Amino acid sequence: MFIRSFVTVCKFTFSAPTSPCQYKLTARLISTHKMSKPNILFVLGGPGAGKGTQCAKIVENFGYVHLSAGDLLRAERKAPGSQFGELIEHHITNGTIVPVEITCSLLERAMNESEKNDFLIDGFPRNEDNLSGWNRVMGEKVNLKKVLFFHCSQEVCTERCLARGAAGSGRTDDNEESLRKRFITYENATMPIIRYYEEKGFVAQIDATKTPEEVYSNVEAVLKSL
Ligand code: UP5
Ligand code: MG
Repeated sequence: MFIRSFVTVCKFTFSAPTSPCQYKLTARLISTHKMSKPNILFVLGGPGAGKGTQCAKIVENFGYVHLSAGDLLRAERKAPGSQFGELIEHHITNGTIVPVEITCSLLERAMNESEKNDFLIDGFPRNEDNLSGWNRVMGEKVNLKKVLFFHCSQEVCTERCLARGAAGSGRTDDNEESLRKRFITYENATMPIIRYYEEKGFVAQIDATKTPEEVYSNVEAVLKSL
């Protein structure tokens, strides 16, 4: 109860910050009043591997909070007065990766705004800059439980994203050129992060080429084992 009212006071006092930096003070004040370290599952895999689809099922069945780094960046991109809009758009269209200071502060803000303690962090960390920035700022504040790695071929992933684009996703990166670039980034920058966590014993690899229901039955087994 105290936590809830303290959060409310903070939100009210520091009303409507327009950038991640302005939110830092609010986030820090709130985070010091959380009871225990938040549990984190990182969710990684290629563009279109089905990360978001499976996260929705996990939320439904296990009550996690889903934080898609891509969705948070897309929301920040269109937030009125955001100083990062153009920079984010440039990275998304080119399939390159937004500097960690922006992404990490959006994730931390979203975690602090939630009253829950179990988070799915989808599509992050994607490169060395993300990993070191996260470890520096958040490493000690959270309890990393697992990395779910959705493994799927480039052909299948590309087909899915193009179909989503054709169906009117409105995403500026659901086109062949952006997808080629997204996969180059994925292979060169994200796969080494997955291998890093694999060596540390955190990775649960899941075959993401099957139907969403079949994929989820494997996801469910992993979640139940935690
Ligand atoms: N679909 C899903 N599962 C299916 C299945 N099993 N069988 C058949 N179809 C399936 O699914 C994609 C499509 O496939 C959907 O139409 C779905 O119905 C269907 P989805 O669940 O959305 O897949 P997901 O893996 O989430 O694909 P997404 O396109 O979101 O992955 P990306 O990792 O490419 O996108 P994200 O939004 O995370 O990032 C976008 C960009 O943001 C990045 O390229 C980067 O520029 C930037 N970014 C950063 O800079 N930093 C970050 O930390 C995060 C993002
Ligand atoms: Mg997604």
